[in-house]
Amino acid sequence: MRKILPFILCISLICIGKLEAQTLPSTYSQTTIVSGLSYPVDFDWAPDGRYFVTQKGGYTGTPVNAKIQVYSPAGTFLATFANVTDSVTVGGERGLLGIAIDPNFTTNHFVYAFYVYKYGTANQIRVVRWFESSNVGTNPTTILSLNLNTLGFTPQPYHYAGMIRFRPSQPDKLYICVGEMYHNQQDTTAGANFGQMLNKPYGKILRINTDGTIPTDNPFYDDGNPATGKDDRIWSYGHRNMFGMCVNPVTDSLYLAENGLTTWDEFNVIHKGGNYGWNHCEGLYENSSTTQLCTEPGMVAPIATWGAPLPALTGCLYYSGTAMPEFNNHILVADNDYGRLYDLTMGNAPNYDIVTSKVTFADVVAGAEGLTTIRQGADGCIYAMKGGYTTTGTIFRICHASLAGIAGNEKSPNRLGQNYPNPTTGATQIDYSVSDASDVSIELFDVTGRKVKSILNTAVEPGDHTVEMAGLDKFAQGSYFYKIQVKQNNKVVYNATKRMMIVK
Ligand SMILES: [Ca+2]
Ligand SMILES: [Ca+2]
Repeated sequence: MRKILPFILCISLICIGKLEAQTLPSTYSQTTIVSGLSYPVDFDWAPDGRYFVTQKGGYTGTPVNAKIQVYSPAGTFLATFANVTDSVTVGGERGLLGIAIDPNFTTNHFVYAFYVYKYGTANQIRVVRWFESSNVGTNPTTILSLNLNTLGFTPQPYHYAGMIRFRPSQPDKLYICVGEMYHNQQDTTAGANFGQMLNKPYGKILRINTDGTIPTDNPFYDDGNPATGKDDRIWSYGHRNMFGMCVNPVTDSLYLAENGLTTWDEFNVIHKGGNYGWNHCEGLYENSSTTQLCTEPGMVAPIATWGAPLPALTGCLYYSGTAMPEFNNHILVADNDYGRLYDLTMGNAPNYDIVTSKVTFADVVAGAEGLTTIRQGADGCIYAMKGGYTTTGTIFRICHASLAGIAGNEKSPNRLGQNYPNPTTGATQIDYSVSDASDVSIELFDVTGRKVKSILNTAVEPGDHTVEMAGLDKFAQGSYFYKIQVKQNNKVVYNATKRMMIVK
């Protein structure tokens, strides 16, 4: 087990006593953008700001209204993208769940979603890819299919997981959360635990190529056949059930919000091949314990935990915008049971995956209607979905009250772009923009936070600019960060950091 700094543990325990309701501070506004959603679970944006929303289809009984719907950036309904009503089973935590827009959507128009397929005798977890044409999904292609008839027990309506996400460094790889299927509550035979079984896809994060093939650099890749040897699709294991997965667009770290049994919910940073402990461990402790620290070797401890009564963690986001600088280098985590947002302060490089403080930010929706997905908009505001178990779901925006009148998804005038090409072998370009005449510096840092190069330090006119960098072949292969600082009238008005990869 990884070493845990004692003060993080203390912060977790202190927070147990601080679960009282706390409304949104008056300096923030909360504005509904999309309304009228029935059992919504997840959403993503196309690059032009259109919302793609999954509605899981219901909670009990016959499958109904399991649809992906498209809304304009202003929240107007545009079209039903996909209607999978006849093939989705929706009871409990099943249904049409996670959605992801392809990072190269502008050129390939691909949209992906996760749902539980049940038709005739077939019973499957599926991830399907559609081609978007004028707001409508065409040419559905199944890129993942898990046969639930081979579990060895009757599938229960719990613990299917369902979040699917991309990382900026890997635009052709999809990360897929698959729950442990309620296995430990169904089958109490000693050793029965899908989470620890590397020949099963359950209780795992899977990683596949967007065409459905399996990346050969997956940590348990053996013969390319999930049915023999190890399941080659596994990226990390020892998970229970999870409703939130998010990435840090600056460092590329992958984060997972995971639901415990009765004692600890947890927030994890996901490492390739990592074992996250279920069902031996729950939070920092042995399964169901609040006193016996987990001492199983080789298990990765969470970076934050929440004690009973468990909040049922859902979505997460790493904040990297400029509209709310108080959240710079913070992660926000949502929950289902209290409609609450938690605020994690993250460490500075190289400790950027260490939580240095954890507080409750605010209750933003009434308890049982719960929060599902939270995301950062292009305008730097927070967009949250009220959904899951309600027929009056919404997507709403949280921003500074002073910005309430500004339409969503407007670009900040001061901006730092992603370098291209990225990864780079020797030469690359960075685009940036400034709102007014500025003094601009751009510097390059390695993963330990050591400055390795000054890229730019000059006065520029308002508008769009490009800086070219050569000679990067002198540096070791790996991750680097470039940081921009924009000064106007000798005052710093903008800071931003992005990650680049140097390869040989
Ligand atoms: Ca295999
Ligand atoms: Ca764990």
